[in-house]
Amino acid sequence: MMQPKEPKLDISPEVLLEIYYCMLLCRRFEERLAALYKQGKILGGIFSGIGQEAVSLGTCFDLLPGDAVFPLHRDIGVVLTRGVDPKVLLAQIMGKTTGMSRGKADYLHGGDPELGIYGSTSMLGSSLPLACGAALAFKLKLTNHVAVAYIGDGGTSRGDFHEAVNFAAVQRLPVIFVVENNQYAYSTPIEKQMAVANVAERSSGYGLPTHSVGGNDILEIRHLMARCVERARHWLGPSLIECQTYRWHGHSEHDDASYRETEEYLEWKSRDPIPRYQAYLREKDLLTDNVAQRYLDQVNAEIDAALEFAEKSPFPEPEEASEGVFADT
Ligand SMILES: Cc1ncc(C[n+]2csc(CCOP(=O)(O)OP(=O)(O)O)c2C)c(N)n1
Repeated sequence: MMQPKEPKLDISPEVLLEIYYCMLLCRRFEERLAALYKQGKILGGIFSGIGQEAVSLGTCFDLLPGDAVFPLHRDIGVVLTRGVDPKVLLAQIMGKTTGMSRGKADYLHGGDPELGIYGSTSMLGSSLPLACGAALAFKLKLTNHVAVAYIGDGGTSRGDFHEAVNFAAVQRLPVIFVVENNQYAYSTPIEKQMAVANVAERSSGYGLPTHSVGGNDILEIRHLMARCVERARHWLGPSLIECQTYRWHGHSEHDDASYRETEEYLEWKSRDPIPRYQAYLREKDLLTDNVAQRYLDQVNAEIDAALEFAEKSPFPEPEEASEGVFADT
């Protein structure tokens, strides 16, 4: 298993700050979602990715227009980083016609093919063979694009995962599998999922480079991802990155996660990826109190505007129910 090297500083200060802004946006956006859920304003479930921002953002920064991502239920960070407007995303989550699915699906099933974002189905693991399909198409068309497929630790127990990883390795597809190992699949802890130490070990027998890394250091993840993306763009084949992280909230907002020990939760919470990244930026003299406050104000204003837009947007009319469901022939 290859270990990540010390992240090299090949990112400009502007981009480093942009990453910080995106992290804050994701965190505040999801905090607002949790509040809206309690107010009964959300249709469907909310699967919080709070605490996992370093994974969803760190794996997106080296992607280019034309690359394809297959995010999961906890990957709002991927969707926002790949270019969905927070207004449109919130409208999607609130079931409004201005959302990506025009009010016909919740967050999980919404995608935006123009932006290379492919929505998930409810079946865990089902996106992985599709990501392989996209990667195969990129390869057959002789492009340098890559596909990125996200999966949870629990999802790696599904057959789809093993078939996809095997197929990608055999065909040397330009796909990167990102495993968000947040230690639990709903209430099932990782040791009840598998008898090996981690998902990287579980997958390495398929013949692709697999990495298991800390999932709360955005620069470490970004650096490793950049190497895997580079490899895929040069047609050297797929990679798998397992990020060891933790979800702060329950599986969904209705779940109080009482199956976890408080000490464990607090220990992981102390590894919050945002203050960690903040400390890095401060050390590099890129972030002052004033800049941090300005960013926070901007993020809050952006979310307020998104909420106003989503609340004002209409629900679909009943007669629109069958529109856009089937391809026009
Ligand atoms: C095939 C399948 N089995 C069960 C479920 C129900 N389910 C939805 S999310 C989930 C837990 C998934 O855990 P994991 O893959 O670790 O991702 P996480 O939610 O922790 O991010 C389960 C069991 C499902 N959607 N699909």
